[in-house]
Formats: sequence, C-alpha cells, structure tokens
Amino acid sequence: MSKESLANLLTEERRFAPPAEVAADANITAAAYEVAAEDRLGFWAEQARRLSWEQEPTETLDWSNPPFAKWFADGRLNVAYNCVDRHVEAGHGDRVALYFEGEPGDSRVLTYADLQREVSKAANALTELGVAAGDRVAIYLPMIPEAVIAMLACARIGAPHSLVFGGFSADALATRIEDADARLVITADGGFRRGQPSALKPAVDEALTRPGAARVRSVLVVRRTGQETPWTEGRDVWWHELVDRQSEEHTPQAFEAEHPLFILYTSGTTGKPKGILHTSGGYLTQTSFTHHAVFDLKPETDVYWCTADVGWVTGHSYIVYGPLSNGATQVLYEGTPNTPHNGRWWEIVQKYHVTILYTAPTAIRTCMKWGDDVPAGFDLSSLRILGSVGEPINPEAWVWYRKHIGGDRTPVVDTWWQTETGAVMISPLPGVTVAKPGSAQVPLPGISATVVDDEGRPVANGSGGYLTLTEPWPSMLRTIWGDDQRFVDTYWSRFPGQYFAGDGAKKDDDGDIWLLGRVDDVMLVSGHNISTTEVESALVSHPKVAEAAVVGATDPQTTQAICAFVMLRGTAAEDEGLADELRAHVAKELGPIAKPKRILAVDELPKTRSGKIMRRLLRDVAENRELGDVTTLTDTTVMELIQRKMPSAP
Ligand code: 6R9
Repeated sequence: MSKESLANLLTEERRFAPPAEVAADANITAAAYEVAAEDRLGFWAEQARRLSWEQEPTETLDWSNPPFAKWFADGRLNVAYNCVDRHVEAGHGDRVALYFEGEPGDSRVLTYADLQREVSKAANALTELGVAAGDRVAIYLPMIPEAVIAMLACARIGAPHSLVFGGFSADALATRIEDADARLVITADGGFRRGQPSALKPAVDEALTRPGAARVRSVLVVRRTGQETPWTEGRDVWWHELVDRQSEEHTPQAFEAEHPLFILYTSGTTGKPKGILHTSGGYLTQTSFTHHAVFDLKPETDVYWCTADVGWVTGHSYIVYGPLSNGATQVLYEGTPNTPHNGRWWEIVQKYHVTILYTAPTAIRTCMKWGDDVPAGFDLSSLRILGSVGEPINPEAWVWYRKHIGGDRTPVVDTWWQTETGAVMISPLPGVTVAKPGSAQVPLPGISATVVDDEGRPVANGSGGYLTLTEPWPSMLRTIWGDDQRFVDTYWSRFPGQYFAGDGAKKDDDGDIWLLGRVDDVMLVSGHNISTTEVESALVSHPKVAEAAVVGATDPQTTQAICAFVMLRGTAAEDEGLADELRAHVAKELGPIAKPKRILAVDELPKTRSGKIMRRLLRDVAENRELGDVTTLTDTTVMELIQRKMPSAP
C-alpha cells in the first residue's frame, strides 16, 4: 500500500437503537466494557468460571514468550464434558441439543442426554481404533449430527481434529491429512446437496493413495446416502457397525488447558495452507462468553441456528463449542438454501421457531436477489436477533436483512473475527449498541483492537489504515501447526508487538470500526487507496444490483483501474445503459475517483465454500492471466462462464 491511508469514502447515516425488550433483559450491559477495561485479565479469569474445570486455573495469562501465549495454563478440563455431560448432570438431559434437518426432508432430534450417549459411544469407538490423546483425526463429513458427535468424541479423548470441508477435492484433503499427519479419517458415503446424493468416500480413497497420507490406519464411514461405496477391507469400517455396539458409558479425562483441541486450515492466497492451532481452555472460555454475549442466548427459551458448515471456523466456534458449552438448543441443516425451493431456510425458521439466526452476507445478498416475497411467505416472527459473519456486510444488505428477515425489529450483529482469532472480536452487543449498518463497530469487552497507519501508530478518528489486535486474547491461535516461524512472520512481524489480521479498516468520527476487506484486495487508483468493499457497497445500493465484486486491474494510466463484476436482481435486465447508470451511481455515492472503469454483468461470482468472494481469480480474469489455484472454489465452472463473457484486454 502507498503512504496515503485508505480513502474514507462511505457515509452511512442510518442508526438503529436496541429494542427496549432486548436491552432490558440483556445478558451483557454496557458496564462490562468498563469492568474489562479496568482489569482485562481479571475479566477473562471471571469468564473462565463459566466452564467446569477439574482443576481451576490460578494463572490467567502467561505472555513471557510472546507471541506464544498460554492461557489458564495450570487449569485442567475436558472440553466435551463441558459441552455435553455437565448439562445432563445439571438436569437438562431432556433439553434438545440438535434439531437436525436433512436436505431431503428427514429430521432427527437429539437431546443433551442423547448427545452424551452418542459422544460416549464414538469416543469408545475411536479408542478401539487405537486413537490416543494427541493423535490427529481428519474429519471429512457433510452437515449431519455425526460431524458434531465426531468432533466432540475427539475432544473427549484429547485427539485434535482437523475438519476438511466436504466438497474440497481429494488433493486438498490429502495435503491437510499429510500436514497434520492424521491417523484416522472420519467420512461418509456421501451427503445430500441440491437434491442429489453427492459422494464423499471416493475422494478419501483417492487422497489416501498419496504417499504423504500413507500413515492413515483406518477410515470410519458414516452411512448417510446409502449409495454404493468403494471399500478397502481391513482399513474401512462402517460407523454403524463399530460405534453402535459400543458402551454408552465413557469417563471423560481432564486435559491441560493448553492441550491442542483442533487444527483448521486456512487457504491463504499463496503457499501451502496454514494449519491454525487452537487449544482447549482459552478457546472454550472465549467461544462460550462471546456466544452468550453477542447472541444474548437464553438457553431455556432460544432456538439458535447458525447456517455455517462445520468445516468452517464459524461451524467450530458457533455450532459446536460456543453454543453447546452454553447448553443451547439449535438447528443443524444439511443442505443448500434453495432446495427444493428458494424459501427453504425460512420454512426451517418457521418450523423450529428459530429465535437467533447467524449467517453470511453472501447468503443475505442471494436472498435479496430472489426477492422480498420469498421470506414474506413464512412466519418469521420468532426471530429476535440476527447475526452476520464472513465478509463486510454492505449497508444495503444489512438493512434488507433487518427489514425482511427481522421484521424491522431485530438487532443485527455484524461480527468480525477470523479462523486465527477463534472467536468473535469486534461486534455490536444486541442490547447495548446503537447499530450502524455496515460496521462491526466496537471490540468486545476484554478485547483490544485498533486501526493503525503504515508505521503502526493508531490513526485518528475519521481515518483508515490496518486493523490490529494489541493485546493477547484467550482464543487466539497458538501457532501454525508445525511452523512457529511462519506464525511469527505471518501475523506479528508487520507491526512489532501487534497482531496484524490482514484486513483494512477505518475509524469513523465516533471511533467505531468499519472493515474494508483484505488489504491484498485494496486498489490503488491514481494515487488513492480505494477499498473494494466500499465500491461493492455502493454498487449493491443500486436497485438493480444484487451482488458485486470489485478488483483493481493493472492500468497504464492510473496504476490500477476499477473493474466491477455485478450480479443483477431477479427482475433487472442487462441493457446498454446499465454500465453508465452504475458508474454514475457510484460517482454519486462515493465520488468520481471510485467510478469503475469496466463493469461486467455475470450470473455467478466465484466463492469459497464459506461464501467469500475470491477476488484474486477475478483479478486474473481482468488482467487476462491464467487462473490461479481454484481448489477451494464451491463451483469451478463459474470461472469459465465469467471468462467467456469477458471481452479481451482493455
Ligand atoms: C469467521 C471467518 C476471516 C476474514 C477476515 C475478514 C473477513 C469475517 C467479517 C469479515 C468484515 C466481518 N471477515 N467477518 N470482514 N466484517 N464481520 O470468516 O473466518 O474464514 O478465517 O475469514 O473474513 O477479511 O480477515 P475466516
């Protein structure tokens, strides 16, 4: 980035105060900020008491060897016991833990007592397969209860899990198995997606032919679709044959707070994927606290639903560990939002009386595109809090979400965090914060975040720069698996003493934080740094545009030229005047400097499995280059369609 900090273009004046009834009964009040500011470590020590420890920690943070943190180091606990057994012991065994909704319409209900039996049996099965504390287990499953059960069974016996998105290729799976040196793979014959059974097991078979994955001893296979499945005798074992015959009793053993809980790979734009390592006590403390605070969860009455896949960090922290440690009742849905019809999600909200919904901006924009009448056909009045995660949420999408899903009454919490942070770091609180559409606003109590300039100095209100975290936090990544140096270089070297998240951000006049996207995506146009997020938000605020992705393509006159890919709303047509109309609209919203030089209407945008737009691929197209790595794309044919529409070089 050049010396000049990010242009501060966007102005958003709408404000939404917390509803009186949420504010009156909120789990967290404004006082928490003061308490935490006065004694940050004392605040986290207090939050750790949300958990049941076999041995209570006396030490909160050991930061004697930064950036390698130890939290609650002398405490001992079992993570699965905290997520399951203790709720049964407290008399909540009959409470529903999971309402599972399969894509074909099948459903299952698991209470906390059921979950305790299932997790115990699975833990016994893993032990029978020779998995011991410390051994890594790769999990490659669809969104079915066994995914949650398998994760908790691993946690219960102290075997770190490594989830790989179902749908990642055999290659991606092999690299992750090899890097973590996993000994067991848990998979399924397949899962249901878009109305069809889609196979998973063949990808495992292929991955295991790679030399790096040769140390895998067994493959545990859940029967989900019933499709024909290739089988390797002596290595492959059916879940229903092995797990079902196990004892329902299993005594959880306590592990040290810093015992590894899981590894989760983030792709990054270059180089091999980074295995982000999370440990037990600090991670569970912060996921539990943030889930309680940010979603105001009332375990007795709320029905919570996070639409993420368990293979994404959001699924780890806000389907499994946060909600279950809090004794939540939640929905787990296997499939896509539009199978068999565009209202499937809203039908699920209506069916289970969902009160808290947590999803991603990409899903919200897709629903906007399908039209307001789709959610209007369902009773969504049970909803009381809405959340967003994964990308900056454009103000227009935020307002649509609140109005058409939240009945113009629910708070919307825009939660900023990363695989690396483990839990939410910056977010409004639903009963406290006067919300600003498009802004994640304030660090949570106990979290220190700021926006700095090129030299690492905090910027003044009203300016932009880089988002950094200035104090360690309990659920921080502990390292990159097997590569401490890369951990130091990647996150702690750009601004010594601060964690650099890789995101651009600005502070508004009130000091609230607005995320502006990855700094790699920031564009340099005639000496101005312009954020892709702001131009995208301006485009999405035009009534014809449902989604937009903006990249900077090399340009001889202006260094980079803004190139926009737009998806139109259902009724809008691509006519001749469209590009000029959108350019004029952006000029009006942001100023002439932000006007896209080229605008291309497309049917789909390239996205990762967690719904993030892959701008680097669009940059490849805009610059007529061969495409980079596409293995983490949901749908690789999207890129061919876009390339075909692209007129060659400007
Ligand atoms: C949880 C998750 C992390 C990156 C992060 C940022 C983007 C996530 C956001 C957001 C703006 C939000 N991001 N939440 N940007 N506002 N509320 O998404 O983890 O998959 O590791 O991605 O996602 O760019 O750096 P992960």
